Amino acid sequence: MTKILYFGDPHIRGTRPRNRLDDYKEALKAKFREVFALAKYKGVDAIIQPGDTFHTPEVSTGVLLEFAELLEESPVPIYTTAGNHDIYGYNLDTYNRTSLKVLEKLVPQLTVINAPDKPVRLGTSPQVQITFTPYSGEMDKDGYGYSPEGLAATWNGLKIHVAHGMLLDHEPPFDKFTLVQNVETAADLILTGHDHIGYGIYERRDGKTFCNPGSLSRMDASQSELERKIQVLLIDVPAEGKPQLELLPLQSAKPGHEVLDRSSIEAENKRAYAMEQFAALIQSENGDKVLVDIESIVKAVAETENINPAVVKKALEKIAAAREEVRG
Ligand SMILES: [Mn+2]
Repeated sequence: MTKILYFGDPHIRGTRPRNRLDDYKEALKAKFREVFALAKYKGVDAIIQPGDTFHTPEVSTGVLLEFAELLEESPVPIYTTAGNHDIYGYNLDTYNRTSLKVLEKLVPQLTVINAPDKPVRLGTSPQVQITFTPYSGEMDKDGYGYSPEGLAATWNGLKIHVAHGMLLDHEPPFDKFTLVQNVETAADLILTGHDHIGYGIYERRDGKTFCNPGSLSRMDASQSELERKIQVLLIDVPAEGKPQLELLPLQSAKPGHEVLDRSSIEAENKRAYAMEQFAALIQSENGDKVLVDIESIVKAVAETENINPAVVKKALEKIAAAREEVRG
């Protein structure tokens, strides 16, 4: 029997996200410790994770050392790959000068695998293969990212593939994503991150299984972040038959409304609404372009709002004067 523990993007950072009410870093450390305790209690062979280990490609030395010491508490090996937040400009070539690279050097348990043809095989009867696709510009282009490659694609045992890509079970309002329904893969179990909300466990009719349990962290106060549970996935691969999957909520993660501040989100919504009203005002007559220079904006607003030309003239003079002052 082989067992594995999986969780989504942890986003290690020293600073507190704008909408968090608590100490983000300490909350995250508590979650890691609970994951390690679970790993020990459940007797897992490894912990795997889809990337965005760090929130930024480089964190302060203090934060790096703090989390290096924390990860050294792991009772089992940890395998991960580079997420878009771990590298510079979505460029995998920059991996060698990131905090994740340093973390890999500092923590004996940690291995970062950045190629889908480099498998890790672990466990005994049965052995399980794990492959990883890191984030890159290719991710989600024509469904790319969700399959092991090379010899790893034809291996005989259970194939788990981990990807830092936007795999979803529904159409989002943006264009770079792949639908679970359409994925072509040589893997049996596909684990994804990147999308922090997650779609849970998705069993496809052809027998392939997909899971994104959601990020380990909550960084914004959206409704879905407020409501979701912070959870990890326990994968239990028996000697015969299909792997058993179980989502386990973390006890150390407080309910969303205790750690997230909604008020700044509501203020942000109001601001966005006001911006929209303003944008409508500064659009040209037929709405095809937005005016960008301040003079045209003032004139257009004045025209729409029927403002006295003398006031407009005065306003433009004041703007010109203010500009000179800025230059000085
Ligand atoms: Mn992420």
